[in-house]
Amino acid sequence: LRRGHHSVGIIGAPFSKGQPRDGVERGPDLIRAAGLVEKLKGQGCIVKDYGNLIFEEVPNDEPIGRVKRPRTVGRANEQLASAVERVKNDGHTCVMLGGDHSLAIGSIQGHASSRNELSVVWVDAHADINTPLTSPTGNIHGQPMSYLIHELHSKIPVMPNFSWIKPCIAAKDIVYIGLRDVDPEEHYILKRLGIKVFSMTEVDRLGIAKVMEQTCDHIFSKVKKPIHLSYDIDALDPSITPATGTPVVGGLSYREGIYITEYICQTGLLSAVDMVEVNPKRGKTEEEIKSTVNTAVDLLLGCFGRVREGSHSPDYKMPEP
Ligand code: 5AB
Ligand code: MN
Ligand code: MN
Ligand code: MN
Repeated sequence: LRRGHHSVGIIGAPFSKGQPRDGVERGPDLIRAAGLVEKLKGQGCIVKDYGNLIFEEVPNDEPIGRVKRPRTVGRANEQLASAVERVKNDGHTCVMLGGDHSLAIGSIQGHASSRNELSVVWVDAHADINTPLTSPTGNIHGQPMSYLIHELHSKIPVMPNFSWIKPCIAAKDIVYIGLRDVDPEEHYILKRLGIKVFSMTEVDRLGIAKVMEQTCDHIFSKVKKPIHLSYDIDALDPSITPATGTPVVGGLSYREGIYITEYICQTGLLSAVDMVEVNPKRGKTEEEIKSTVNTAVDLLLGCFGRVREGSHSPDYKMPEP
């Protein structure tokens, strides 16, 4: 798809209860304040901002086993899923601004409800594939994938406010990029399910260009399904995006991060994007916050046609002297 052909629907999800640190609920408003909508329009996109979701308080949300705030997270994601489904049925590419990464449950589920099958490209330092029973922390932002994958369905215990979730992703339709902090139980699951992973080691070995070629070879091996890009800002190196809850050294460079978005954009199959885990309260200075938020905006611009070589509209006429 070329300049001007993208129609983008934005949903803000100011939600932080999938993890223990506050601040991440301010992500949507900060990303907007950095000019996301204006910049997308400036590069020829049609943009509809659906505003922020308003999440309900769920009282007496006691942990279940190790899992923290299950009822709150389950209900918030149910709301998000119907919002995403609506944006998709309105015909837009959906942009979900988080919030923490537990929101991928609702975002992917809602996306899947409007489409037959999806492929998922998950860009993150972490695999976020712990089940409620393997999770070392009980934080649901480290678990979203486990609820969505068909092959893990039998490993997921029943939890209140989670019964609306229907596994909707096949293990073979998932690609991870940027991993460098994977729990042993998660590593077992990734290997056991044969999920395609480009950890930072593969990024170093192959370079990001080959990683993206092979990512698309993998997800397009049979039919071309719509792509759900779930982008955790902690995939990038903390020297660029420090304002996030679980930073890990040795991440993607700014250029590698942007290259991923440019490449996915030019497939023409990008159907929904999550931009999550921007947490201003984790920035030590105003500069750190700005760098994190502006990078999130640049990644989203890359998803919708911005290319670094520059561009011009097809009807541009040079001024005559
Ligand atoms: B994020 C950890 N694996 O399960 C867990 O930031 C970290 O959405 C999860 O990628 C990080 O709690 C979640 C230790
Ligand atoms: Mn992460
Ligand atoms: Mn994540
Ligand atoms: Mn994180």
